[in-house]
Amino acid sequence: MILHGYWRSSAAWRVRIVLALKGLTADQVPHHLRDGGQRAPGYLALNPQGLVPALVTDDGQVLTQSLAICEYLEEIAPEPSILPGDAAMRARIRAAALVVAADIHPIQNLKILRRLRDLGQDDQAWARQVIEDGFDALEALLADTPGPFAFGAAPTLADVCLVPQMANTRRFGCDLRWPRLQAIEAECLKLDAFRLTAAEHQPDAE
Ligand SMILES: N[C@@H](CCC(=O)N[C@@H](CS)C(=O)NCC(=O)O)C(=O)O
Repeated sequence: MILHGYWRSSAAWRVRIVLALKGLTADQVPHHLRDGGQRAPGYLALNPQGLVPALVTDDGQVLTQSLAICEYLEEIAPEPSILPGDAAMRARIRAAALVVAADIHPIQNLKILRRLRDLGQDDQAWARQVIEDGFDALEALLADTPGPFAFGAAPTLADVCLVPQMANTRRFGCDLRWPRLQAIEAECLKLDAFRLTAAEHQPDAE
């Protein structure tokens, strides 16, 4: 498999975590987002959205959207499961993951912040507000779930989305006011699958 990504992409980090949790490997091809690598014709041919990650499977299929890729990896390598439990539990895990992947991250990613800057707005304040509002809700959503991970004794898709987004909270200087989320992050970072896949350990890290 080939993973097209970027060291500081939190969406690509989700995929790196799931690959590592499942003991799968992929060759990494970096695309420098600040230099516009995601809009190079060669990459747009793979992902017309001009976003990383994209995963090329062993039989040459191109998969996009990090959550779709994570679920693909779950299907080809079911153990350890990142979507365990019954239908209601899996729905709750997906909901927590989507708080990050659908409702926080897309409105604070690079192209949105650049557009805000172009419009003369304070993109950093925007990002902080979006993340803090979303994490306030996620902290409440996870208040009654069993630990030490977001949904019990092992990491799930919710943790996979949470940890990279926590890195973004620091990057944007958010007010770290989420004891439950921070405890989950600390637990995840005890695992190599989370720690060694972090931005600073990637081959293209600056
Ligand atoms: N929903 C997409 C989001 C992908 C995404 O926004 N990736 C960011 C990096 S984390 C990106 O490629 N940004 C480039 C840009 O905004 O131009 C996914 O989960 O894969």
